[in-house]
Amino acid sequence: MAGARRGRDGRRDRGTEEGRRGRVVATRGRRVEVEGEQGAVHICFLAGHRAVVGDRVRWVRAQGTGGKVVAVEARDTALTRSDRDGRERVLAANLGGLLIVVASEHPPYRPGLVDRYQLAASVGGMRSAIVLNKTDLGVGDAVDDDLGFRADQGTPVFRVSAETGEGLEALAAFLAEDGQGAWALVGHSGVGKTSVVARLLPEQDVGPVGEISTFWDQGRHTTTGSKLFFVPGGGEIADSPGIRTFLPGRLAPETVRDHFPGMGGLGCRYRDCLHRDGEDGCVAPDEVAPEVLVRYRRVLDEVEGIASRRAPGDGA
Ligand SMILES: Nc1nc2c(ncn2[C@@H]2O[C@H](COP(=O)(O)OP(=O)(O)O)[C@@H](O)[C@H]2O)c(=O)[nH]1
Ligand SMILES: [Mg+2]
Ligand SMILES: [Zn+2]
Repeated sequence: MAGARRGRDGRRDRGTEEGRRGRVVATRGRRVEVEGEQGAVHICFLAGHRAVVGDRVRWVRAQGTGGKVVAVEARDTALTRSDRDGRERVLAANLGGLLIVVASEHPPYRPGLVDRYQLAASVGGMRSAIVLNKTDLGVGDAVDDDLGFRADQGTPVFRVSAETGEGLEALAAFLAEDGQGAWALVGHSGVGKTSVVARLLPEQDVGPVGEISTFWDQGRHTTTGSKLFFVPGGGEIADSPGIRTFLPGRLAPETVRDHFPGMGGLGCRYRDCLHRDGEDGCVAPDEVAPEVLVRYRRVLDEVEGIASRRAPGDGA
């Protein structure tokens, strides 16, 4: 029997050579939709495994249900977040990139949140692009400047309006040409993620606009749910719920330094310089925009704060 699994996590590898290959395209609690190699979708139960949207799995047929996941394969990329105790939560696997959706005023643009998503993308092995939505309502100068700065650093920036449809063709073309895995739309609640998804997928039910989505787990006891959509012209996208704060999972101070947007390529005296205030021979204050440095140090402080809270009695 494939169910010779004894511990919840201990026997994870047993099923690796068993079962059929598939990919998780939607999750809702312990029930997942697995797309098989022929493209058909099978409802499967997780039975002790942890799988998120994008995971490549092995599954077997099970009596009374569509199937049962017997193994979760290693992930190429992972989108993770850290809760306040520093515990990591995987949100999605094997994504190609994050589409970071922002608005200029409604809700207000927050460069710090964009930083954190770009950091999560870079640390997790993904690319990132920014979608400025609601351009029909105007774009503030400070937002323009910040997006211009990120574009100069190599991040694709799309200016769109889900209301008027402006700019969405360019975004759809980008997704169609990319072909390197699914992109998840992330960003603050109310920026228009679901509206953008709806525009890209005119024929599909993508969930409610203007409401807090139940997709993706936000609290400890809420149902986990997420779904991948195929864009008609090519490419795949996933919506996500809006969040207020975000910190990528499992960050070390050095990881923050090496992946924080706009902090690369500094020739400080010491190679292990973390660009903290007053560090000997640090060139960051001369070479990095002051607001970028402030935001970088804030994340660094947060990561070190979590590390110090975790330290006592944490064997993990
Ligand atoms: N003016 C304007 N409103 C928009 C646009 N896109 C979305 N909205 C509105 O913004 C609100 C939040 O949209 P929603 O897609 O639910 O945002 P989400 O929380 O990021 O998924 C809704 O009332 C939308 O109608 C846009 O491009 N322009
Ligand atoms: Mg939404
Ligand atoms: Zn430095």
